[in-house]
Amino acid sequence: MSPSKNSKLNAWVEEVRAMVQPDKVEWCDGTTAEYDRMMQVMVEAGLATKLNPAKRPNSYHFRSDPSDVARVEDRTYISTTNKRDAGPTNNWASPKELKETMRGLYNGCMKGRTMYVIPFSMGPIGSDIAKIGVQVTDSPYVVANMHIMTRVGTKVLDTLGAGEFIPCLHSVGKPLQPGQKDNGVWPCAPIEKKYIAHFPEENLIWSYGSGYGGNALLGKKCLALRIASAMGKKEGWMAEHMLILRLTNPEGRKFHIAAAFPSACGKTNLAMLQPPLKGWKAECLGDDIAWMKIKADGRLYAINPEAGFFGVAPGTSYKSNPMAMDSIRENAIFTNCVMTDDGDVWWEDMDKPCDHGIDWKGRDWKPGKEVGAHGNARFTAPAKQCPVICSDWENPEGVPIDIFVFGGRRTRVMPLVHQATSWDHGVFMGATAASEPTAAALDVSSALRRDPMAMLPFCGYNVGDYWQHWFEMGDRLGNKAPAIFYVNWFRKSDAGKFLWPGYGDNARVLKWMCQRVEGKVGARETPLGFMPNPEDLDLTGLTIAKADLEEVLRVDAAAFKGEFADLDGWMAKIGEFVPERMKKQVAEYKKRFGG
Ligand code: GTP
Ligand code: SPV
Ligand code: MN
Repeated sequence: MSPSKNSKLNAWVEEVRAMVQPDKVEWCDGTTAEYDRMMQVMVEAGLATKLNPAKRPNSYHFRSDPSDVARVEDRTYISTTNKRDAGPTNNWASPKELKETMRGLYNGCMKGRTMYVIPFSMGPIGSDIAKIGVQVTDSPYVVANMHIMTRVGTKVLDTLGAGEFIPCLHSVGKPLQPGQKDNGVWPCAPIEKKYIAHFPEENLIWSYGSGYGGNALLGKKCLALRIASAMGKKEGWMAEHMLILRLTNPEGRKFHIAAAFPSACGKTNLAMLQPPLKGWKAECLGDDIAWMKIKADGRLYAINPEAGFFGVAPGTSYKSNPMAMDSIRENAIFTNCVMTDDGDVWWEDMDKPCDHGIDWKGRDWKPGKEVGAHGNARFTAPAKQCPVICSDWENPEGVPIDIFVFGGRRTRVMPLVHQATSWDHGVFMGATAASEPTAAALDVSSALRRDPMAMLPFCGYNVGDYWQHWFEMGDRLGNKAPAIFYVNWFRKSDAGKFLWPGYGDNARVLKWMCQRVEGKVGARETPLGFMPNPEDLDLTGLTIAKADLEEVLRVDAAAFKGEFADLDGWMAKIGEFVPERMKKQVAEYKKRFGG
């Protein structure tokens, strides 16, 4: 029986049920009892292992299928009536054709399974920036993860009333024959049957064949970025792949920073950083997504639509990100890690080594040639467990953004930090951002790719229109627009060593940004924009070789000129959709480099 009186919702659930033919339907209420029941179902199916409660209370480990370990960008679609509205960076299919194909797959796909109906809110329930979605899924793993990552439950249905919701249809695409069980095998469909489809014209999401991460937790990338970015364009707000953090200086002035880095390029780490600088305090508001609206005072306010962290496990340690380590001490879900002999989880570069365990593929494992945890192994943990979560993280009003930061992972060329000289220049910096591939997507292999505003896989409409939207937001914000910076924490020496210590020490760069906003610190003008002189950075207590510091602050004009052809190629790819103001920025950029 449906607990909702929303006739549109009930009709949609019934329509889906008739198509996917589950054994039964369950409406989720978001309670702890429900969460525990999901875990019990999965432990019994051999899909989850309860971790040793003495080591990690109320936590579970999962191993996904080796083919289902990350987002699949080649199988992700923006389906609009006209191809031009999906733009040159998205896979496109016509809604009619794609729906026909997918209906064929959905037919009877939940046989032998339970169909869960998850009402969820992205953003604090009732906030005027929040949106309600309803996900239908046959995966108890998804139900449990959605409990942590979003606000799930009966209160959402009460708030929804007869109003609008975003329907999110999901199936792992593995029906069970009578008597058949999962028997420890992660259910999913082969890659060519996976579809992550978005229909922004009707705010609808259809996902089939994957049970992992952004492919399956549809509130996250599908709703909060792809659908929301298209809504934001129409309605005059922004949905961005950005962390949100508050930095308070010794005088008590608060700065709110929103930073967009591509997947696995340092958002979670920066979001939780603890400054090694006396008197400076940092608090986390979100680690992946920001929704932003201009409010009555003319400033841009951000909320984090999520309620949890779905973070990259490998590399997370008490040394690199102690606040993340504390966030995952209990009540957490782990996927594709090493299981240790004492019933805990482990991954590469965790604080202490592990000399024996079961690897992410379920095999007996010792350190050697192969890693134990998958490169995109992840933890899911409630944001409220972060010791430095900001008291305003659930404030429905959001926080006013002072600073935008773009960036990417670049071993060479790109210096540590530079500042835009104007809003339009900043939009150009974001639009031309480039990064090296990571394990967060299965099918990205080129050595370097342009990833505009870290939104390449997440922009739900034509990227040229998206850039135009950024320009127009700047016009509306005028002198209240955030200052824009670009960073690269990932420069390496010829010997392959990181030149900049990164992590907590990135606070030194953030301090320079705040002081730039206040007009309190120096900079030099370069063809890239404003950059700090070595003495403009607070390096108290840091040991860094002078030559390394000079190298990360150097603008190698010849190297940048050497990338003009790639820049032209990127603009040519966007072609007729490149806004005039972007063309002007490209021309001015080249001119500053003398050609
Ligand atoms: P998504 O969740 O995929 O969006 O990733 P993210 O942007 O939140 O990236 P995350 O903070 O999880 O970092 C990804 C990887 O980059 C981890 O292996 C980190 O250890 C590494 N990393 C993060 N910050 C730094 C840094 O300042 N310096 C260096 N060298 N590595 C970093
Ligand atoms: C990303 O890839 O940017 C993530 C992980 O945050 S996922 O939820 O799988 O998209
Ligand atoms: Mn992300």
